Amino acid sequence: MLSPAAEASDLLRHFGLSGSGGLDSRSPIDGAVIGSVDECTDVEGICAAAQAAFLAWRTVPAPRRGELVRLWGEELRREKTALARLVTLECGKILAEAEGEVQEMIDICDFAVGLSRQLYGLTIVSERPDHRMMEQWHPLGPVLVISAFNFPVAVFAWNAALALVCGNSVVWKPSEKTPLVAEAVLVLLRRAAERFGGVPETLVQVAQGGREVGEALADHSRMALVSATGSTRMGRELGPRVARRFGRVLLELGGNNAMIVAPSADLKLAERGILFSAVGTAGQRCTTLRRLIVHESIADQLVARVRELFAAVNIGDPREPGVLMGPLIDEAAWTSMQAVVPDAEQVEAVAGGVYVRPALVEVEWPDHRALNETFAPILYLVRYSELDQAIAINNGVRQGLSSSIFTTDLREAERFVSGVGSDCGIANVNIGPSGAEIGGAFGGEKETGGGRESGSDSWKAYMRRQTNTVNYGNDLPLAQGISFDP
Ligand code: UN1
Repeated sequence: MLSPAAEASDLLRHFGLSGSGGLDSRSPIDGAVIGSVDECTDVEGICAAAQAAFLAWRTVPAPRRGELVRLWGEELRREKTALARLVTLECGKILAEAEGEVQEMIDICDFAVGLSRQLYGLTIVSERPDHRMMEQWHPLGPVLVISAFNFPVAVFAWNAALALVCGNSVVWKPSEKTPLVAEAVLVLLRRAAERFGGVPETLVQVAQGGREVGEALADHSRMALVSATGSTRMGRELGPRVARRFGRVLLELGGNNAMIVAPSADLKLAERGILFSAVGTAGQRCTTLRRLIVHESIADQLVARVRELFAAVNIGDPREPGVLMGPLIDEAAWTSMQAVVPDAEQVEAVAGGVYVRPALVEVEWPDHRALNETFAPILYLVRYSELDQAIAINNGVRQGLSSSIFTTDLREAERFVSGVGSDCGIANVNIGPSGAEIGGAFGGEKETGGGRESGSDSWKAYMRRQTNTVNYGNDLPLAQGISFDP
């Protein structure tokens, strides 16, 4: 197997990228530098160019805009393997998951193409004679997308595919831990734009850098929408900054996702769900399963089984076939894991990378460690006796992204997804909390930030709503029956 640096250099060449600049990217596989990019130094210039591109792009009919996204999807299909390998090298998730991530980009492109002919508004009956009301959805303006290292390309695509069909330009501030994949995605967008012809050159721009670059962009009055994925701490800073200038925000922040395993659960299914949701992406998804709430009658059995599964997880170079879990993103992730699980086991894998064994920790509820999101593969286990108590534990955290229940009891399942059940944006039955499809709206409540991205009607966040009242009569009656005659 090539070293990450050697393989990255092949891939960068493949994408026509120089891989040089002032900001280094390291592979979590062995900690080595695998390339670098130029830092954004001209926020003002980027914002002005984004605005100019927006003014041109909004005049292109939406189904034509969809055509650009369709071509982008074709480029992604063609380069799925290469892009996935770069994702693996730069963020450390296994190849199967990296390919899944690129597939998620392709899926949202397909979704957005269909959407480009379905940006429907309502017609509304008027209370006045010879009047008609309607609602239209118009392009909004430049959209700033701030993305995280753990889904370094898919979350951008959720935002960009929708923003583009909605008639907006896009500025992307990727995580400083995954700058190279962003450059590769931009290459594929450029190829699509060339085939389309006549696309404003600055329709999609990448602004590389750290927090200061993100903040300067978010503060800029031209950024009509700031869609940010990351920690609750980041969102707490960013939200008020953007609100102060009355910009729009879409926040997708921390999760603290739970699974309830009821006495009637199909335990074989539950085990599979637990393994994927807790161990996938080395416990670094926003949807990662962090709390397992198990009925006391089956807890001993399930604990034993999960311990076995965790002990058997094949940990190592995420490019190796059979490996289920790659490295943590960096040393800092390991430090925060150790802070809550001091006896967490580090595994010898590739020198320079941080490879850990997933940890199962039994706690009494409430436990302060389990109230926080530690971005590492730690699964807390809590026992319960009554379903209401389990639902209260599910809801008893500050975050509200994803949740699930394993049960074959229809009443329990329906209760969990009802208005008095899970308080999360995502609530699943007999499926783990992670690995959502793009067709649904993605996001959650409370400290998760309240935003919804991806499918369903999430597109509405990327457009401005206009209410129109049209009078086709010869009179001017006022609403509410007001008479206003001199
Ligand atoms: C994220 O972790 O930010 O539902 C996104 C999932 C993936 C997306 C996760 N489809 O786990």
